[in-house]
Amino acid sequence: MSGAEKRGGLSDITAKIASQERLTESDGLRLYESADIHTLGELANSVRERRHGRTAYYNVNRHINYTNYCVLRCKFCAFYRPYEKSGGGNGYELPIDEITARAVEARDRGATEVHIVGGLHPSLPFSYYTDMCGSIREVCPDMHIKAFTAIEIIHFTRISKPRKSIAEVLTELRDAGLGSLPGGGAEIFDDRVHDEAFKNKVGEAEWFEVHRTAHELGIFTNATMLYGHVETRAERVRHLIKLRDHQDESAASRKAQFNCIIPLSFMPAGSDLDHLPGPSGLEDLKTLAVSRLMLDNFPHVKAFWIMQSAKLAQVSLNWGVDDIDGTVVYYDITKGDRGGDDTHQELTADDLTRLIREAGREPVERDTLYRPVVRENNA
Ligand code: V47
Repeated sequence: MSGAEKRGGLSDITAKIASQERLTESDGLRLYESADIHTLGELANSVRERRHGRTAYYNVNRHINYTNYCVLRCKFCAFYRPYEKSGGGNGYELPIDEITARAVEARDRGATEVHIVGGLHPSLPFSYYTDMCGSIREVCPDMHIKAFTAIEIIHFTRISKPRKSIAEVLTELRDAGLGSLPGGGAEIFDDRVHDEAFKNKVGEAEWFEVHRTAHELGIFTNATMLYGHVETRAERVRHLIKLRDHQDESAASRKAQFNCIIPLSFMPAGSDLDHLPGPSGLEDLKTLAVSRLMLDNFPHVKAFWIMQSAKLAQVSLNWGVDDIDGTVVYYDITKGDRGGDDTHQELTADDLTRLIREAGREPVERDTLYRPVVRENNA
């Protein structure tokens, strides 16, 4: 097939993108299935450049995973451990002073954000989570606390006594210092996939209810899509359309909205799905590009280098992505190349800016809400 013939196959979609017309489910699928990967990359890049020019964002942050005990048993997850009251095994829960000490250390190394998530712990009270935010807020008043996926928020409504609504949980956390919600726990919004890979987890209705309530309260949130396990490409495209519909509603009538989509590349190692190969590099690039093209109302598309790898995240900066996330430092949910129990996974700000510049982009350090961070050495 000649280059012109291949491009001809996507010419109607190309015209839609040029005139900023919304893409349909079948457009999304055709982009995925097309052999013309260069046109897909160019289209995603054109939208990315229309929105952000040459800018590529990164942030200086620190992930803190407060516990790996979890009442769920999601098949894709290698992080959770069944709860053991006596400790033992390799389950853990961090005391609040340890979490606070990590936030202080992060601040001292320049972090503007802590990203805090964990398993659904069966016995920690709701006050543990408000105290966690309050304690960080007290010692690091300028640190943005991005914490707790929608799944954790639902868990908090269930463990609070008397039981609280989502709005009450979010309001109490915000009063204690919470700044925004990360996008985790969305996986794939589809009943078949839900039943096959994360059956006991709350489903799409609850995930959206948490984000809807947050947006009504003026709390910005992120969104994710976990791809490359048991779902089909059509199910991914429909997941993106559900996020797009929600964003339309938030933009029209709520005080906050989604900041970004983070397509998460499934890492099979150590999970109950480790017989699966996980997505290839090309599938990663296609998914990032299709996300950029389908989500015409999302400001940002983020490649999380921990999962897509730093090398591919760099390439994706010319395939629709405008943000390669952060310095991270420690990450427990998926393990890095070194294997074992080593959770140190870090890129320095210098590493991130080098990757970005090499890709022909202009690095801009951002805070959680995508405002440029001005430091003495970059003022
Ligand atoms: O909710 C779990 C996913 C998520 C695996 O909002 C896995 O800025 C791949 O949501 N392979 C947590 N993914 C990570 C997350 C996130 C990351 C970076 C930035 C932001 C943000 C959010 O990771 C979980 C789940 O969907 N996950 N296991 C796995 N084996």
